[in-house]
Amino acid sequence: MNRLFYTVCCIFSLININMLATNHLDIMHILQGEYVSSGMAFSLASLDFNGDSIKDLIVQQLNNPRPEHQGIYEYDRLMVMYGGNNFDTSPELTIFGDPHDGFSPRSIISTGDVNGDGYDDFVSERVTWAVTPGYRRICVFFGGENPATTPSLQYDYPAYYYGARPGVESIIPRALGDINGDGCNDIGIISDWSGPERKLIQILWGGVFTLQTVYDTYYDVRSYPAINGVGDIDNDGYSDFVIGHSNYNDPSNNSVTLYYGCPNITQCDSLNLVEYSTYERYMKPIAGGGY
Ligand SMILES: [Ca+2]
Ligand SMILES: [Ca+2]
Ligand SMILES: [Ca+2]
Ligand SMILES: [Ca+2]
Repeated sequence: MNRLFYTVCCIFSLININMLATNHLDIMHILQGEYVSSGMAFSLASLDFNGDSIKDLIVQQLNNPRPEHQGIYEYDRLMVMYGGNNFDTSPELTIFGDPHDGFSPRSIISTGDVNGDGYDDFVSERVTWAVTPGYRRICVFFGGENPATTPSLQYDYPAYYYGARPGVESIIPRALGDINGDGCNDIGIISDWSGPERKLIQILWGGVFTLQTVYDTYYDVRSYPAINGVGDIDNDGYSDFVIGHSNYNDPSNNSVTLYYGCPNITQCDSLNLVEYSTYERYMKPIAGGGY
C-alpha cells in the first residue's frame, strides 16, 4: 500500500513540476541565426556593459560569411544587446571578426570590472590565420557608456604551426573575481602548447594588466590543468579560486587546490581538496602550502 501511495505521489509531483515549468517560463524573445549552421549562440555572456545597472547580453554568432565569401571564408561577430524595458533582438553594438580571424567558440567570459572604472568588462579569445604563422589573442573589452568595438587590452600568443614552430593550440580565459583585493577583477588564462608540449596557467592582474605564471609544466603533459573563480567562500572580501589538474592517462594523478585570495598571491593560504599528483615537483604553485 505504501509503495502504491509513494508511486502515485511521485507521478503527481512530476506532472505538477512539468506544468509549473511550462507555465512559468515565458519566452521573451527568440534569437535566431541567419541561416542553418551559422553557429548562433556558440558563446553567451551576461554583464552590465553600458553601466546603466541593467544586465546586457552578448551573443556570439560563429560563422558570418558575406555572400561573395560563402563557402570560402568564415568569420564571426559578437552582438551586444542592452537590457531594459525595450530589450529586443537587435544588437546595439556589434564586434566583427574578419576572414580567418575570428573569436573562438565558447570563449566569451564576463569578468566583472577589470580596470576599476565601475563598468563591467568581458574577455574573449580570438585566433587568426590571416597571417602566417598565426596567433591567438586574448582580448579584453572594457565596458562604458559608449564602449569601443576594439579590444582595450590584447595579449598575443604564437599559434602552433603544424610542427614548424612551438605555439599554443588552445587558450581559455576564466573569470577569477578580485583575488588580491585591489578593486580590479582578475582573469585566469589557461594555455595548451605544442612543440614541445606544455601546460601553462597565468593570471592577468586587473588594474596593472600584467601576466603572472602560476602553473607551468613540460613534463606532466597528459594533464589538463584549469583555474577558475569560486567567489568569496570565506567571506573575507577577497575572491577565492581553484587550480586543478586531471591526468587522462593516469587516474591516480589528479589534484584540486583551493586558494584563498589575499593581497600577496604568493602568501595566500591554500587547501588541498584532492591530491593524488605524482608530478608536483615540476609544478610552480603560487602558494607554498599548496603542494
Ligand atoms: Ca546595461
Ligand atoms: Ca571596467
Ligand atoms: Ca585584483
Ligand atoms: Ca575569500
